[in-house]
Amino acid sequence: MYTLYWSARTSAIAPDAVLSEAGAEFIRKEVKRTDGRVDDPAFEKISPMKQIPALVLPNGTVLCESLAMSLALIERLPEAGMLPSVGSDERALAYRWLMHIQCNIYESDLRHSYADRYTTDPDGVYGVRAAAEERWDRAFQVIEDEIGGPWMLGGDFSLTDVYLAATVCWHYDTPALLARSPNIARICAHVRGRDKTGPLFELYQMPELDGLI
Ligand SMILES: N[C@@H](CCC(=O)N[C@@H](CS)C(=O)NCC(=O)O)C(=O)O
Repeated sequence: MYTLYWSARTSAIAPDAVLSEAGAEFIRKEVKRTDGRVDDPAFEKISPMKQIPALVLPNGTVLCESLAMSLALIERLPEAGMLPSVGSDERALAYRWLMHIQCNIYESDLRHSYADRYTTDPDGVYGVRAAAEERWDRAFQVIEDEIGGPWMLGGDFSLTDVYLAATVCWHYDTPALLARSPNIARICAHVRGRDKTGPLFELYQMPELDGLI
Protein backbone atom coordinates (compact mmCIF):
# COMPACT_ATOMS: atom_id res chain seq x y z
CA MET A 1 0.00 0.00 0.00
CA TYR A 2 1.24 3.52 -0.87
CA THR A 3 0.96 6.42 1.60
CA LEU A 4 0.76 9.94 0.18
CA TYR A 5 1.46 12.87 2.49
CA TRP A 6 -0.55 15.74 1.10
CA SER A 7 -2.02 19.14 1.87
CA ALA A 8 -4.51 21.42 0.08
CA ARG A 9 -3.16 23.46 -2.88
CA THR A 10 0.06 21.43 -3.19
CA SER A 11 1.69 19.35 -5.92
CA ALA A 12 0.58 16.20 -4.07
CA ILE A 13 -2.23 16.41 -6.61
CA ALA A 14 0.15 15.06 -9.31
CA PRO A 15 1.04 11.68 -7.72
CA ASP A 16 -2.52 11.56 -6.37
CA ALA A 17 -3.84 11.81 -9.95
CA VAL A 18 -1.62 8.91 -11.07
CA LEU A 19 -2.80 6.72 -8.19
CA SER A 20 -6.42 7.75 -8.75
CA GLU A 21 -6.39 7.24 -12.53
CA ALA A 22 -4.87 3.77 -11.98
CA GLY A 23 -7.52 2.92 -9.38
CA ALA A 24 -4.72 2.00 -6.94
CA GLU A 25 -5.38 1.62 -3.23
CA PHE A 26 -3.50 4.16 -1.15
CA ILE A 27 -3.66 6.15 2.07
CA ARG A 28 -3.74 9.95 2.16
CA LYS A 29 -2.18 11.55 5.25
CA GLU A 30 -2.77 15.28 5.58
CA VAL A 31 0.18 17.45 6.67
CA LYS A 32 -0.46 20.54 8.78
CA ARG A 33 0.74 23.87 7.38
CA THR A 34 0.73 27.35 8.91
CA ASP A 35 1.07 30.34 6.55
CA GLY A 36 2.03 27.96 3.76
CA ARG A 37 4.91 26.44 5.74
CA VAL A 38 4.99 22.92 7.12
CA ASP A 39 4.03 22.91 10.78
CA ASP A 40 4.19 19.22 11.58
CA PRO A 41 7.25 17.84 13.44
CA ALA A 42 6.48 14.23 12.46
CA PHE A 43 6.42 15.14 8.76
CA GLU A 44 9.68 17.10 9.01
CA LYS A 45 11.41 13.81 9.82
CA ILE A 46 10.02 12.31 6.61
CA SER A 47 10.73 15.26 4.28
CA PRO A 48 14.15 16.83 4.95
CA MET A 49 13.37 19.93 2.84
CA LYS A 50 10.09 20.27 4.82
CA GLN A 51 8.18 20.21 1.56
CA ILE A 52 4.91 18.51 0.67
CA PRO A 53 4.29 15.98 -0.83
CA ALA A 54 6.06 12.79 0.22
CA LEU A 55 5.23 9.28 -0.90
CA VAL A 56 5.99 6.13 1.07
CA LEU A 57 6.32 3.10 -1.19
CA PRO A 58 4.91 -0.27 -0.06
CA ASN A 59 8.39 -1.39 1.09
CA GLY A 60 8.81 1.73 3.26
CA THR A 61 11.08 3.72 0.90
CA VAL A 62 10.30 7.44 1.14
CA LEU A 63 10.23 9.61 -1.98
CA CYS A 64 10.27 13.40 -1.96
CA GLU A 65 9.74 15.54 -5.11
CA SER A 66 6.31 15.24 -6.68
CA LEU A 67 7.66 14.65 -10.19
CA ALA A 68 9.90 11.78 -9.05
CA MET A 69 6.91 10.21 -7.30
CA SER A 70 4.65 10.66 -10.31
CA LEU A 71 7.17 9.17 -12.76
CA ALA A 72 7.91 6.22 -10.47
CA LEU A 73 4.17 5.57 -10.06
CA ILE A 74 3.57 5.74 -13.81
CA GLU A 75 6.26 3.06 -14.29
CA ARG A 76 4.62 0.86 -11.69
CA LEU A 77 1.01 1.57 -12.68
CA PRO A 78 0.98 1.70 -16.49
CA GLU A 79 -2.81 1.25 -16.37
CA ALA A 80 -2.98 4.93 -15.32
CA GLY A 81 -2.08 5.67 -18.95
CA MET A 82 -0.45 8.96 -18.06
CA LEU A 83 2.59 9.04 -20.37
CA PRO A 84 3.18 7.97 -23.97
CA SER A 85 5.22 4.80 -24.58
CA VAL A 86 8.89 4.68 -23.53
CA GLY A 87 11.22 5.79 -26.32
CA SER A 88 8.54 7.64 -28.31
CA ASP A 89 8.91 11.24 -29.48
CA GLU A 90 5.77 12.08 -27.50
CA ARG A 91 7.39 10.76 -24.32
CA ALA A 92 10.45 12.94 -24.96
CA LEU A 93 8.17 15.95 -25.36
CA ALA A 94 6.38 15.06 -22.13
CA TYR A 95 9.73 15.12 -20.29
CA ARG A 96 10.47 18.53 -21.78
CA TRP A 97 7.16 19.97 -20.55
CA LEU A 98 7.38 18.34 -17.13
CA MET A 99 10.87 19.77 -16.54
CA HIS A 100 9.76 23.15 -17.91
CA ILE A 101 6.84 23.28 -15.50
CA GLN A 102 8.96 22.13 -12.55
CA CYS A 103 12.02 24.31 -13.19
CA ASN A 104 10.45 27.47 -14.62
CA ILE A 105 6.81 27.65 -13.51
CA TYR A 106 6.76 25.88 -10.14
CA GLU A 107 10.09 27.43 -9.18
CA SER A 108 8.75 30.93 -9.98
CA ASP A 109 5.81 30.18 -7.70
CA LEU A 110 8.18 29.17 -4.88
CA ARG A 111 10.30 32.31 -5.36
CA HIS A 112 7.11 34.36 -5.14
CA SER A 113 5.59 32.52 -2.18
CA TYR A 114 8.79 32.17 -0.14
CA ALA A 115 10.70 35.24 -1.41
CA ASP A 116 12.58 35.63 1.89
CA ARG A 117 14.46 32.40 1.12
CA TYR A 118 15.90 33.86 -2.08
CA THR A 119 17.58 36.99 -0.70
CA THR A 120 19.61 37.95 2.35
CA ASP A 121 18.48 41.57 1.94
CA PRO A 122 15.46 42.29 4.20
CA ASP A 123 14.22 44.79 1.56
CA GLY A 124 14.95 42.37 -1.26
CA VAL A 125 11.72 40.39 -1.24
CA TYR A 126 9.92 42.89 -3.48
CA GLY A 127 12.55 42.53 -6.18
CA VAL A 128 12.56 38.74 -5.87
CA ARG A 129 8.76 38.71 -6.28
CA ALA A 130 8.78 41.10 -9.24
CA ALA A 131 11.43 39.03 -11.05
CA ALA A 132 9.53 35.82 -10.26
CA GLU A 133 6.35 37.26 -11.81
CA GLU A 134 8.16 38.08 -15.06
CA ARG A 135 9.75 34.63 -15.27
CA TRP A 136 6.46 32.93 -14.36
CA ASP A 137 4.55 34.76 -17.12
CA ARG A 138 7.23 34.04 -19.69
CA ALA A 139 7.22 30.32 -18.87
CA PHE A 140 3.43 30.07 -19.21
CA GLN A 141 3.58 32.02 -22.49
CA VAL A 142 6.07 29.48 -23.92
CA ILE A 143 3.46 26.77 -23.31
CA GLU A 144 0.56 28.84 -24.64
CA ASP A 145 2.46 29.54 -27.88
CA GLU A 146 3.47 25.93 -28.53
CA ILE A 147 0.54 23.72 -27.57
CA GLY A 148 -2.59 22.86 -29.51
CA GLY A 149 -5.05 20.46 -27.99
CA PRO A 150 -7.16 18.84 -26.80
CA TRP A 151 -4.31 17.90 -24.43
CA MET A 152 -0.81 19.27 -23.95
CA LEU A 153 0.76 16.42 -25.92
CA GLY A 154 -1.99 16.47 -28.57
CA GLY A 155 -4.46 13.59 -28.60
CA ASP A 156 -3.94 11.97 -25.19
CA PHE A 157 -4.27 13.07 -21.57
CA SER A 158 -1.00 12.86 -19.61
CA LEU A 159 0.73 13.89 -16.41
CA THR A 160 1.76 17.15 -18.13
CA ASP A 161 -1.90 18.25 -18.18
CA VAL A 162 -2.26 17.71 -14.43
CA TYR A 163 0.83 19.77 -13.64
CA LEU A 164 -0.33 22.52 -15.98
CA ALA A 165 -3.86 22.64 -14.54
CA ALA A 166 -2.50 22.70 -10.96
CA THR A 167 0.20 25.32 -11.44
CA VAL A 168 -2.27 27.65 -13.19
CA CYS A 169 -4.17 27.79 -9.87
CA TRP A 170 -1.11 29.02 -7.98
CA HIS A 171 -0.34 31.92 -10.37
CA TYR A 172 -0.34 35.41 -8.80
CA ASP A 173 -3.18 36.45 -11.17
CA THR A 174 -4.94 33.34 -12.48
CA PRO A 175 -7.87 35.22 -14.13
CA ALA A 176 -5.49 37.41 -16.17
CA LEU A 177 -3.34 34.40 -17.09
CA LEU A 178 -6.34 32.43 -18.36
CA ALA A 179 -7.80 35.41 -20.22
CA ARG A 180 -4.65 35.72 -22.35
CA SER A 181 -4.08 31.94 -22.66
CA PRO A 182 -7.01 30.20 -24.40
CA ASN A 183 -5.00 27.03 -25.11
CA ILE A 184 -4.04 26.64 -21.45
CA ALA A 185 -7.62 27.44 -20.34
CA ARG A 186 -8.99 24.70 -22.61
CA ILE A 187 -6.64 22.10 -21.09
CA CYS A 188 -7.62 23.16 -17.56
CA ALA A 189 -11.28 22.61 -18.48
CA HIS A 190 -10.54 19.17 -19.92
CA VAL A 191 -8.53 18.09 -16.85
CA ARG A 192 -11.31 19.20 -14.51
CA GLY A 193 -13.83 17.26 -16.57
CA ARG A 194 -12.04 13.95 -16.06
CA ASP A 195 -13.88 11.36 -13.95
CA LYS A 196 -11.00 10.56 -11.58
CA THR A 197 -8.62 13.52 -11.71
CA GLY A 198 -11.32 16.21 -11.96
CA PRO A 199 -12.71 15.79 -8.40
CA LEU A 200 -9.20 16.05 -6.95
CA PHE A 201 -9.26 19.78 -7.72
CA GLU A 202 -12.05 20.18 -5.18
CA LEU A 203 -10.35 17.91 -2.62
CA TYR A 204 -7.17 20.00 -2.97
CA GLN A 205 -9.19 23.22 -2.57
CA MET A 206 -8.06 24.67 -5.88
CA PRO A 207 -10.02 27.76 -7.06
CA GLU A 208 -13.17 27.02 -9.06
CA LEU A 209 -12.31 29.02 -12.25
CA ASP A 210 -16.01 29.39 -13.14
CA GLY A 211 -16.33 31.56 -16.23
CA LEU A 212 -12.56 31.51 -16.77
CA ILE A 213 -12.15 28.15 -18.51
N1 LIG B 1 9.93 20.41 -6.07
C1 LIG B 1 9.06 20.05 -4.97
C2 LIG B 1 8.42 21.29 -4.40
C3 LIG B 1 7.51 20.97 -3.23
C4 LIG B 1 7.03 22.24 -2.53
O1 LIG B 1 7.66 23.30 -2.61
N2 LIG B 1 5.91 22.11 -1.85
C5 LIG B 1 5.35 23.27 -1.17
C6 LIG B 1 3.84 23.25 -1.29
S1 LIG B 1 3.33 23.30 -3.00
C7 LIG B 1 5.69 23.20 0.29
O2 LIG B 1 5.70 22.14 0.88
N3 LIG B 1 5.99 24.33 0.89
C8 LIG B 1 6.28 24.44 2.29
C9 LIG B 1 7.63 25.07 2.49
O3 LIG B 1 8.44 25.11 1.56
O4 LIG B 1 7.88 25.49 3.63
C10 LIG B 1 8.00 19.03 -5.46
O5 LIG B 1 7.62 19.07 -6.63
O6 LIG B 1 7.59 18.18 -4.66
